[in-house]
Amino acid sequence: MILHVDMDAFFAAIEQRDNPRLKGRPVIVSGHSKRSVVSTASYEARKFGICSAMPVFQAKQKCPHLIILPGSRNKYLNDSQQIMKILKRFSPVVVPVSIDEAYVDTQGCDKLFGSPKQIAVQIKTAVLNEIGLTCSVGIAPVKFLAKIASDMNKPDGLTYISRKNMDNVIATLPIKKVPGVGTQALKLLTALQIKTLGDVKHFDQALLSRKLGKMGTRLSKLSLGHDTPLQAQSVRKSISSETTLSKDIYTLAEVRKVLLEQSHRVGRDLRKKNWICRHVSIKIKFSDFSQITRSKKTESWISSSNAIYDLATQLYDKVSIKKKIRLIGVGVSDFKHTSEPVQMSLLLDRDEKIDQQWDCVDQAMDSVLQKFGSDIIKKASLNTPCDKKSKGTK
Ligand code: TTP
Ligand code: MG
Repeated sequence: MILHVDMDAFFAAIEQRDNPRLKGRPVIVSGHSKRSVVSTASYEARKFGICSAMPVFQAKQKCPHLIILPGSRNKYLNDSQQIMKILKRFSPVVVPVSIDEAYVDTQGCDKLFGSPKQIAVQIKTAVLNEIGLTCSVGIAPVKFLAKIASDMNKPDGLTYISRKNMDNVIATLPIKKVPGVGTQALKLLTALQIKTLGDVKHFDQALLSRKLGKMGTRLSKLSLGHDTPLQAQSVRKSISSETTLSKDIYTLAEVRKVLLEQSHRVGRDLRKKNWICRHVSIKIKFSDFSQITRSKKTESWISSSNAIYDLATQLYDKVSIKKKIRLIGVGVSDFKHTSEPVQMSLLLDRDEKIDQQWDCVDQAMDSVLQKFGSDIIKKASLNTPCDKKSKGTK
């Protein structure tokens, strides 16, 4: 059996734990600009109809006495790491999938910790006692059903889908609840009259694959209760950071500043994991909500924020910008642990010596940030006003 552990209202719950005056009150964590959206809402705030991704102004309309907190990324990452450590005490196969959720394979763990249900109870107790937070756990024979189960009785839930009961759950599971089914797929599925995963089971598989490509094949397999096995090595595939800007921007200087900020964030997360990468991507959303992504693979393995920034700006420089920009994101992928050997290439496309020097700067900055908090030190160029003369350029 597989467990899916998902923390309840993660960022908000951490804030409530750390400030008892917030307990039992409607709290959201979000950016502080007018256009910010809710990243998480406490369950008290959800009673007012507030949910993730809702614009903050709308949340305030729904609940005028809402408490809005800026949040602290480092604090959340630290709690996340402690929670993952707890999970690893119960099984050697723990696969984190986001900052607040992970799969745990219970196979072979029964002799030490008992049945999957007993393991789930022990995990919930350990997380509550040691971290001071509640989580919801789903138990099922396959991954996607475990994830669905963890969401069924939130908060502080424990839901078990047995092998016997799998078919019943699949038969009535709304298709939009299947992990990975996004807006586009949902539109196509609705057009095909597919409302539940059970409907997929009775649908022509070849036709579904033709209409939805890989997603169609995957859904057919899921409808039969088949999911990919949990593998310890299928760890996080990418790290990214994106910001919806407080106002749409256009100048190169403004964009570079945001790219630099994002590159630092992503770089810090990368180094925290002791990873290096060689794939950098950017995402740009325009004022009309259209968006583009661009990515680049390098021969050299990198981890410095400066190298990430360098590649992000190279990608940006190749984009023809005709509209104002609303959101900017930077991501990295294709990882290796720093302890793994790196194949040297004759075609190195970056000056490794300079990258190493920047690595040292980053490590020093990371230690200062870790000790004194997220805003204590930053690149000087992030403090200087943007150069107005570069208006209109890319
Ligand atoms: P979720 O697990 O999706 O949400 P949650 O833990 O706040 O609430 P739930 O009880 O329903 O699981 O996300 C985990 C954290 O990730 C969340 O606390 C904040 C962050 N997050 C964002 O920053 N932006 C988002 O759009 C979402 C969905 C989450
Ligand atoms: Mg959660």
